[in-house]
Order: sequence, then C-alpha cells, then structure tokens
Amino acid sequence: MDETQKNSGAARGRCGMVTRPQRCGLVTIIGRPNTGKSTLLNCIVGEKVAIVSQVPQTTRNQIRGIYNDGRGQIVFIDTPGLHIGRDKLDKFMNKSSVGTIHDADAVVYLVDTSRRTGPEEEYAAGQLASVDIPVVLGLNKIDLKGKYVPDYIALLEKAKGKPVQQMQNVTLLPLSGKAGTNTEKLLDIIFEYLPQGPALYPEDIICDVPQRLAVADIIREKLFELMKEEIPHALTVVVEHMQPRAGKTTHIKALILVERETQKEIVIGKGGRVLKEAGTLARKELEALLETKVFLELFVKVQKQWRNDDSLLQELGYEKP
Ligand SMILES: Nc1nc2c(ncn2[C@@H]2O[C@H](COP(=O)(O)OP(=O)(O)OP(=O)(O)O)[C@@H](O)[C@H]2O)c(=O)[nH]1
Ligand SMILES: [Mg+2]
Repeated sequence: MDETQKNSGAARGRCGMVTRPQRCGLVTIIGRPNTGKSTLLNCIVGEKVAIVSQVPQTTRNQIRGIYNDGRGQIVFIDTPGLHIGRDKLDKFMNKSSVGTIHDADAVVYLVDTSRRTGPEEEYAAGQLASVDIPVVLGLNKIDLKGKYVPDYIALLEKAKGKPVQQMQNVTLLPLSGKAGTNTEKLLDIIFEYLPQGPALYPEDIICDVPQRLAVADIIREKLFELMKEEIPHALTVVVEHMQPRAGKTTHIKALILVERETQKEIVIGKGGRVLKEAGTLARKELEALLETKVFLELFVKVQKQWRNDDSLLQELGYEKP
C-alpha cells in the first residue's frame, strides 16, 4: 500500500456521505484462550455474534463478524484460542487460528494484560514474526490495570528481534473489549491498513457462521455458564434436527456429547435441573436469533474420544489439520 492510499482515509459514520474510495479487508483476531477475542468482536459489531464465557477454549470455530461504516467494511475473524494440546480437536482449533493469518490483511494479536505471558504467546509471537502483514498488539483487559503490559511488548520484541519502535506495521494499543476502551481507535488503525476495494458482504449481514453451528454454540454457552471448569472441554453440542420456518415453531433436537458417564450425570444435574435450566436459557436466546418460537429437545450421550473422531469433528465444522 502506498502512502497516498494509506493516508487517504474516508468520511466517517454510518450515515455520512461517502466521497472517497471504500476500503475492505479481512482482519483476524488471534491469541491465547480467554484473552477476550469474542468479547471484543461482539463489542465492535454491536451485537452478540460469538459466544463468550469464563472458560478457556470457548470458541471452537472461526466466526466472521462484519463491521461497516462510511470508510468501508472490516471482516473480522474470531478464532479459537491458541492452545498447546494433544488431541485432534486442539490441532483443528490451532489450525483454524494460525491458518487465518496468511489470508488476512491485518492481524489483531490480543493478549490479556492481567495475566502472565505463557508458552502459547511465544508460539503466537513466533508465528507473527515470520509474516509481513500489519499487526495490532491489542493489550486487552486494560480495565484490570495492565500489570503485565511490558512483558507482552518484550515478548514481541524478542520474536521480531528488534525494539517495537523499529518495527514497521506494528501498532500497540491498550484495549478493553468489555468496557469498550479504544475500540474506535482500533477501527481507525485497521482502516489505515486495509486495501481499497468493494465490500465482501452486503451491509445488513453482521455475522457469517452456519446456522446449525450458531445454534449449537448458544446451547454450549449456556451449559458452560452453569458448569464451569473441567466438564466444558469434555463436552460438545451437535444439532441433529432443525427446520426453522417463519411463523411456525422451530423444533430443534440437539445432542450433548460428553466423554464419561460421570460427566453425563453432572450435565443432567440433580433431577434434571442443569439440563432444564440450560434448555430454558438457550431457548430464549434461540427464539430471538431465529425469530420464531422454539421447541428445544436436549439429549446427553456418552461418546468416549469424540475429540479425536474425524467424522464427528468434520460435522462440527472443523477442517482437517
Ligand atoms: N475485565 C475484563 N474482562 C474481559 C474483557 N474482555 C473479555 N473479558 C472476560 O474474559 C472472559 C473470556 O472472554 P472471551 O471473549 O470468551 O475470550 P476468548 O478470547 O474469545 O476465549 P476463547 O474463545 O476461549 O479463546 C470472559 O469472562 C469475558 O467476560 C476485558 O476487556 N476486561
Ligand atoms: Mg472466543
């Protein structure tokens, strides 16, 4: 991109007159699990397009969230948190994350400044060091005071082999996706980096994720909310049947897979309490999403090793690593 293009900018605001060339590009958000990638995406898009939870490894598929204004369109890709794990699902998720770097026009590398750096960050910084695309180091959760900010900067400097001031196309930005701090600034920086070009999606589309996966994710999110820790990683949701029709009740049949009998008991809860509560919470949100009444049936099944089952993982939307 030459300097004239880079500085040309465009009129602001959804309703502002557009007199300059539009920009458009793909921006991937990567980082360790739980750094706030999905929260940031939801904040920017202005609606919940990705599920969020306190449990690491909440996002398991790529989710595209689309932002439009007078300057053009940014297609954000929310990715599964980078995780050093052993099974096939971990490998799928990491590929789904790092793999997006090579197709992107810019990367938001999001870190949690309230937590120490970890091996995942060294891996992520190493991946970024070998590519030439613009990077925003998003120093997220700055509302929690950002104790470890210097560590994250040092890590990137080590990976790139030079001080941050000498890095081209790298911007540091304190952020809070939760409080909305500096998200406008993030958009300004990204638009500067993007090439000119027409929008990839019509303006009324804010999210690109297959509907069955979106539905399964909402159910999974509610289960995560009610269960915390251990179980979530052993759990997945598969939508087996769903046929939304305007004006009619949508019947959704979903299977919750766990790895062990004891986990099944926890998911069901005493007298079916957990499952019932998750179902009620999910149904409300699904009715809003599908704009129909929803009849939701949930079943729990033990399937050992589902995290290593190729055909199931494919059904869940993962590409082969
Ligand atoms: N204090 C604070 N908490 C945040 C912020 N952003 C996200 N969180 C919280 O951090 C947790 C994880 O947020 P997610 O958005 O699910 O994180 P993620 O990076 O998408 O996680 P994975 O999908 O597991 O990779 C949730 O409990 C959020 O509420 C922030 O800016 N400040
Ligand atoms: Mg996420």
